[in-house]
Amino acid sequence: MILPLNMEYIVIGDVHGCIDELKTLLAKQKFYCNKNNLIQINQHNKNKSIILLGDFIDKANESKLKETIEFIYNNYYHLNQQQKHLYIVLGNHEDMVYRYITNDPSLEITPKTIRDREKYYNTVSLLEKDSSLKEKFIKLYKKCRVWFYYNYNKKFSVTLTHAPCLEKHLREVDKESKSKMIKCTSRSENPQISLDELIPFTHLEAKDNQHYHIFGHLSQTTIRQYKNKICIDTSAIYGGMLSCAIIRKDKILFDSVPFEHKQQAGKQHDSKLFDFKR
Ligand SMILES: [Mn+2]
Repeated sequence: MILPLNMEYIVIGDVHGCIDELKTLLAKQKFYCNKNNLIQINQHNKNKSIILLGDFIDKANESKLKETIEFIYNNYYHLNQQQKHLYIVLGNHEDMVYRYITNDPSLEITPKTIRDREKYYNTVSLLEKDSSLKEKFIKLYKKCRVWFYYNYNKKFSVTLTHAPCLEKHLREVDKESKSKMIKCTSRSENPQISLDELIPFTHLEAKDNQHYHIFGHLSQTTIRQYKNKICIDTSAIYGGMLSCAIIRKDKILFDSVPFEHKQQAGKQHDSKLFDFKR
């Protein structure tokens, strides 16, 4: 989907139920909430839009997940009444949870998928006991898009997807390309291999130009950039930071807020992207 060029974009990486950090980061970017948790449009933010870069669910505790879904749902309809101020990129977690809760026939029920549902997709059991939340999630899922494109001029553009992928898939609409933009080769299933070996295209295709690809999905300790490839998933739910990229005309800026310890942080092993010293 093509983004209008008259707006500034606040692109926020994998929220994973970090609702407190999301509100703090939004407030830092001049998006303040009223007492009903609705974001107020004012003089300072009327020319800004928020883009959630996918994976706003799972990993967090249930009450935070519920709060997150309700916050995004209410604000999606509230903010987009007059002008579009909130977009959502489809992440692999929204995609998988949707498939579980709709009994997608392409999702085979095997011991592995049952195990994965418990281990990685804890939003499924939450939605299965809360039908109104499930309905809200389904509506949000249908608003998600696989990619967004900010084509400022011949020298500067930004493509946004949840996962890194080969350039040949970027902004395509075929089934394979869509799935590649949502999820790349699994790190958890290949723990011995460094990220740069697992997805070598990320650095092999990187170019010294200003046609950027910003993605999340691969939690990192800091924002990772190599040439025109930028990963903004800074491990909020693992006790790291929640980060955003700010696209302002032909510039990209960054901002982050720390994990606030209002819920238990997850655990994971780091595997750094763009870590070329071997
Ligand atoms: Mn992901």
